[in-house]
Amino acid sequence: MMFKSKKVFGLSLLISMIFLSVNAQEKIIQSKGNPIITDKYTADPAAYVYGDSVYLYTGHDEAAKPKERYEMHEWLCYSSADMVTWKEHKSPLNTKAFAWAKDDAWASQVIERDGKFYWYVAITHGTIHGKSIGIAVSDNPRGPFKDALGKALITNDMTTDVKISWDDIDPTVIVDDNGQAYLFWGNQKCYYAKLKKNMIELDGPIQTVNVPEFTEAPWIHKRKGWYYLSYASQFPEKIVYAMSKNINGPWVYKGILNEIAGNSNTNHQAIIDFKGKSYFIYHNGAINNDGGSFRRSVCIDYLNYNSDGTMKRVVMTTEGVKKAK
Ligand code: FUB
Repeated sequence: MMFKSKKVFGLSLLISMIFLSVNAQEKIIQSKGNPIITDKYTADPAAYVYGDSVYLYTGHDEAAKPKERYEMHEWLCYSSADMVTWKEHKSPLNTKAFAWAKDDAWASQVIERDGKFYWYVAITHGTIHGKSIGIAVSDNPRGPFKDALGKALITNDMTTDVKISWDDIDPTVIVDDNGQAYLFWGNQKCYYAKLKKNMIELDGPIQTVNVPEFTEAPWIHKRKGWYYLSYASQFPEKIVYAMSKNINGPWVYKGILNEIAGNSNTNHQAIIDFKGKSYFIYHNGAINNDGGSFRRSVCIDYLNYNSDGTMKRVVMTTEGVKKAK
């Protein structure tokens, strides 16, 4: 009996230690408007609604002034039940998780299927010249994530239309209502391909999307029977979008969704619905004196739709959004 209760005591001590150490890695951030995170430079947001929370995944800009280039080695993860109070979780993914890759934690997106979370990332390949797309997987949206494939899903030599080494970046994924998953990505050209149910293999040829002045940062989402493809256009980048009734197009260009964001050459968006409202999550370079194109910060503003399904231009604010209920 004594032995049993000692065992139980030991077990509950261990559980509380694990709980405490997990919590010790979580920092609470009370956002005071835009940018929402001010103790780190965060870029290329992707967001996923799971249960009662929004999970926000970002890149981490680490280039200190006067460096004016991307220095990005890890991705970050935050969660919130109201879009204002954020929990920062321990970084669940670093470029080192991909043994075949070199570095550069560029834009990414996480999506859940059958209880597993798949994190599609843009990263520089170690042996095949150029950028590539890798996939990490976890049972938990907070990670830890591990390489799902042991190699890149997409490499620069698989897409030869554009003669640059960075056209295979910025993955975005959708699982359609019929269960078919699609991966979109690209720079200068927007590519897409079907994914197998296992989410880690292509299920058909790589095709291209015909939309005007595509630079990068595609984000695919579906709402009320419409597919939306938003993307960064021209340079400095503004976010524009196209709509279609069919994921294979034709896509109808609808113009600017979000103007050039303050003090950053790039912009990169995530679009979600959460607790009855739609949100546009993006980055700018507007934080303190050092912010800029290589020290970016994530912001959140409301997104509004017209009755015909088109999206209203986003009003960028410093106040940000109110608590979602
Ligand atoms: O953060 C590196 C690159 O800048 C991303 O992959 C692009 O979308 C742009 O934001």
